[in-house]
Amino acid sequence: MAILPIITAPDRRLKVKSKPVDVVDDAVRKLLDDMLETMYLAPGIGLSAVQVGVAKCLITVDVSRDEEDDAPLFLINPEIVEYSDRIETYNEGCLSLPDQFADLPRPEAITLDYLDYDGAPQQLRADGLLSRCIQHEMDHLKGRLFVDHLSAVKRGMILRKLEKIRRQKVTA
Ligand code: GNR
Ligand code: NI
Repeated sequence: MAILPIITAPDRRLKVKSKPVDVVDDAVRKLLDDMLETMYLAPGIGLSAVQVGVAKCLITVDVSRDEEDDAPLFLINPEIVEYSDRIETYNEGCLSLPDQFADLPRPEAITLDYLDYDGAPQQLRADGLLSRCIQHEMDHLKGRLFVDHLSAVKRGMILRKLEKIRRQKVTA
């Protein structure tokens, strides 16, 4: 397994639309394994392949807070087929927007179709943090970050902050 560098905003690669995977082969599983290890180390509860520079519809998730009881979920070519009418607001963060958070409303529950680690079709109903995380990751696959749901003013504040931090790192 390997730790992969996570791309942080602003970066054009985060705006690329990911392509569905044709075949779930060992190369895909190797990337998923590396993504999971990268996600755990970060640490994060979800990671999309585009955040490590691979624009393919691949996601790892683990919202369990117990290290003893890892519950990794691998989602390949996910499609949300149902959203709940109920909307919930949650303070969202992103590994590609380090240390930035914003309250964001999203449907509370979803139903999704996807392929699992073995390439078998699955359906999952998710609510709570799992639903939140999967919707966040699926935004990444469409080239969207959580700041794209905010007003231009709030988005600008966060992105300018990150640009400033980057400039400080470059010139340090
Ligand atoms: O680790 C993460 N935490 C988180 C918290 C609230 C809503 C979404 C997330 S996903 C984020 C990891 C990440 O950036 N995945 O793309
Ligand atoms: Ni993210």
